[in-house]
Amino acid sequence: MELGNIVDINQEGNLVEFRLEQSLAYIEFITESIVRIMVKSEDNYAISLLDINDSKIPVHIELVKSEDEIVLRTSKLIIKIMSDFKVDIYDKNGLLLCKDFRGKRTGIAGLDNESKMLLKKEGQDEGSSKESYKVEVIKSMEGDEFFYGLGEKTGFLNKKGYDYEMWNTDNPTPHVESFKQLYKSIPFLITLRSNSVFGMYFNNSYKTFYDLGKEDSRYYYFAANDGNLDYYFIYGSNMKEVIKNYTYLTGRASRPPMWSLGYHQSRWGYNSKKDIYDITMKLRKLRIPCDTIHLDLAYMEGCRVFTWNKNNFSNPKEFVKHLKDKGFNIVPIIDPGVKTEVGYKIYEEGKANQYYAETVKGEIYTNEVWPGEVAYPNFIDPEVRKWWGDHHKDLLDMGIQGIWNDMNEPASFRGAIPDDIIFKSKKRPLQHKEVHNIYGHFMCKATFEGVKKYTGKRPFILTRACYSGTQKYAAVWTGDNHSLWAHLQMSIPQICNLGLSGFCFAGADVGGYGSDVTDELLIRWYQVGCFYPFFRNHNTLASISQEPWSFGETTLNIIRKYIELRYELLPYIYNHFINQEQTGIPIMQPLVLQYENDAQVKELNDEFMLGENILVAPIVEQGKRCRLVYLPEGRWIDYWTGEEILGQQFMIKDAPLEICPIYIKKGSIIPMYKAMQYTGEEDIEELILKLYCDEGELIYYQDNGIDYAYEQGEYNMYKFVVEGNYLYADLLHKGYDKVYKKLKVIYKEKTYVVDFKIEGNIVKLRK
Ligand code: MIG
Repeated sequence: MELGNIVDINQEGNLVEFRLEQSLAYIEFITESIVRIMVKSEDNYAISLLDINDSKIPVHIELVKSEDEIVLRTSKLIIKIMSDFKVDIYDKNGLLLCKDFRGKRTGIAGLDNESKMLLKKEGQDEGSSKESYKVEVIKSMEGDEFFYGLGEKTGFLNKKGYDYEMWNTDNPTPHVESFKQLYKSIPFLITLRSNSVFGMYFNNSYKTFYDLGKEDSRYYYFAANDGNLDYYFIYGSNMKEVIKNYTYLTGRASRPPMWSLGYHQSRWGYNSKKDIYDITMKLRKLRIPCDTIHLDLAYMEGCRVFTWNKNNFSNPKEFVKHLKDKGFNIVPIIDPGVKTEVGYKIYEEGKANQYYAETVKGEIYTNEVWPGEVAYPNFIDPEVRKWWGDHHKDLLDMGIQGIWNDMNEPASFRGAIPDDIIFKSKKRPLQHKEVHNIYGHFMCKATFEGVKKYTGKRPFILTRACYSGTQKYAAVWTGDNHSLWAHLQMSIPQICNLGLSGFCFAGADVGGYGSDVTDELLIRWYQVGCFYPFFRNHNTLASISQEPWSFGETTLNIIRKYIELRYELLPYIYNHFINQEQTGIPIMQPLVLQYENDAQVKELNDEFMLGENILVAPIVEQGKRCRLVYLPEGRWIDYWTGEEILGQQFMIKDAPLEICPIYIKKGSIIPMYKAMQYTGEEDIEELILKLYCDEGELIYYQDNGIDYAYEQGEYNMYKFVVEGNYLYADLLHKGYDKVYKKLKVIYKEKTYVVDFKIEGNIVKLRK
């Protein structure tokens, strides 16, 4: 894109406008650390479709103009703009963070038609040209970069050397590292350099392209053929601060209902109430903790949304209640496609109100998905969202509080949805090519708002497709993985990068969705999956069974132990979710988030942290019974043996089938519960504190885990301090009536049980 030289500049508050020979450009400060850089190329330049937090904090900008550059200085950043609008960004001390690349891209030319034809014969990839895009942001590669984020992309933690595309895609073949697209588009990239870190959020919902040094090691870029050059540069003094700033912009998840942090059991293939009753009875009988059962397509009448199958799921109200009484929540699947059937209530309502996406001729656009021919609700329109949200009422009245949104890329079986399909909007007419990536986002928003409105409780929404910001409404899973060791391995960097991209509440199908699992893979998967923020075993129709009992008693006993561990850790996990509301810091983290200066962890794919206190180094290879573990700085305690180990070293750890290596950072106080069969099984009167410290502190929250009463002060906040030979426990805020009655303190294999008093609890520890 030719911009020409700067002719004039003009500053108004946080906004600096640059008149260029061939365009208009803007640099706008959202905060001292977040700056939006835009070049207007379409009239819609400033109208963001997404609910980005653009509320500006007044920023003092010092503007200095010289012969060949303009310098903007805030208390955090120095931005130098060259006469041709190349932008270089430094920190306040003049350390270079990020520089626009000066040359032209080398590009990759596509093949000629003859070669393409040849490749096509066998169904091989024809490649595509990467010559130039209308919008390109090309940054100079200084050589010390590591790249993270970009949502759930395949491959490894560090994205350097790879290229990706943002175009929400439903592809059930095994996801491998050459995949460019998956279900989600999160155009947020973190660049970690030796002495600095920053993020860039590309505010362009069309199909976008990322190349992180694959085409040419001298630069990395993001690009699009439509929309505007519009991105936010997000600074932070460390990676956590970058994430905090990014989630300031795009939003954070509020605390989920406690039950949704328990174990979920699912399968496409639980085809009737009887199937579900059998599963739930077995779970309870075998004492496998579980809170939630997902209902896949079969519960509906021919996949018509908001209906129930009258034969196999008769009297759903009683069914849902019966399960609720046994401690199970039901999460039914809802796809966006509405069957275009005359007389079908949902379809007719939507049609009468023109709620569906339309062709250029103004007819309802249809394609094929599970119900057959379907129309696609236009979730961009707030009225459509309200209509859709309201239709959940019947489900919610039955006691349902969670909804599973699938196929919302949106998927289409009969060829791609054409670019020019129209989604009417008050802001401006929108075409599919601009809406595609944000379709799932707005579907989740509709669902979230409906569930919240009718239940008053915290909705649990699970989605497959989404965009930056959907974390405000939904948890995510990584779609149709397979029962492959490679997919168990990949789930770690995938969920870690989702976390770094603002999606704290994420998981992969435990056991793998497609293909057949083995008992060893299932065990190892539970040993990782019990730490996924979203913990669900889910399976496809065609595969062999993979419920915890599918491989006999020995396997079941190991799996049960890890599901129980999940339930024991719920207070720790929940507390993190509450803290995350203020920071956006994910709970399942790559080690690099905590130890960003440690060279050993920048590309560590097979270890992760659960919050800042627990390090997990699972076995993710077939046949392995021991592994190399890296522990970063500090002292660590082996969870299983209690042994104390000095960090910043590699060690070999034995890991027979029943052991997943887990380490607790010395200095930690881990809040725990006894394992229950489901989260509300009984009122918990005793909080367990495991002390892995001689000195330490924990701020810990407790609320009802269900609704928004905490916003009105109905929560308790505890402070636990270990110092000298004592543990001090205090209630800093008392607003929730179920204050714990007892504390069970576990320190070096000794257990102390004391009554908890509102004030002045002191436990003497025999050190
Ligand atoms: O591919 O609803 O990813 O979890 O079980 C079929 C049936 C459509 C895809 C989802 C999967 C779900 C399945 N759906």
